[in-house]
Amino acid sequence: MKKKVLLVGILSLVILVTTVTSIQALDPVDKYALIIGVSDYKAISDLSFCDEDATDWYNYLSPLGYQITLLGDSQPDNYPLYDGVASEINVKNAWATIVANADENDIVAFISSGHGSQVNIGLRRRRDRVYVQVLCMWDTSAGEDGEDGLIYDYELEAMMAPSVSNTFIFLDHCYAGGMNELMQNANAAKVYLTTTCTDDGYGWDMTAYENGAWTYFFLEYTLIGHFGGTASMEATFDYASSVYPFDGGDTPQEFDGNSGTDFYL
Ligand SMILES: [Ca+2]
Ligand SMILES: [Ca+2]
Ligand SMILES: [Ca+2]
Ligand SMILES: [Ca+2]
Repeated sequence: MKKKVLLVGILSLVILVTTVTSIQALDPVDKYALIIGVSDYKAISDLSFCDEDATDWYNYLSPLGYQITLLGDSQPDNYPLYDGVASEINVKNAWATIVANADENDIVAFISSGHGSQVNIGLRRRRDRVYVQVLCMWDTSAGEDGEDGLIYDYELEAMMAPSVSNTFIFLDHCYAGGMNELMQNANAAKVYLTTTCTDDGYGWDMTAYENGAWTYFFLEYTLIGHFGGTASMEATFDYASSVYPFDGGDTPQEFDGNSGTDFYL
């Protein structure tokens, strides 16, 4: 009799260990990124280095195991991976797919370089003006599939709302500091957002580095160059913003939904 009891004990221990292992195997930390970089716009003026920004993010995230969707402009050869033009509808659909696939312990990244603007939704008189901010997608001013090519701040807020994952957002667009309405979402504690400027400033293309300025200083100069590729976003922000060459409205911004936890890619 004693032997049998002992056998059952060993058996249940084996089952317990197997169960713990299967749970871990069933829920890995998956990583997904949507990378957007538009230099050659369909209808509005072009930029120079947004495809390089997208390329640099791809080259950094790919070895970290990210499953990447890369949306660009009409020159596929300028990208290491090309999943189509970054029209507003393509961006929304690609992000919705990522959010639908990612779970609570996964990391999702929304990284975008391109034009940004502000739009007056108030009256014309100066004192009656009310500005909202927008990210200009490839089809700005020539929208496709019923979209206008502009991702308004409230549209980005709605796009981010369904995410249950740890969510990193990097915006190298003018006025991008005004895209922060998404920090009012219920999931904001899982979100880390950084932008190249305030809600009333510019992001800069820098010919010397062939990048958008914030992409260069955040990713290339600081995260890779200074920290060797491994650092929290908070530490990266602190160092990168301390050496950043623009100030005033053009000062990089950080919106950290959880100041008690560091965000790692
Ligand atoms: Ca998971
Ligand atoms: Ca829109
Ligand atoms: Ca805003
Ligand atoms: Ca944090």
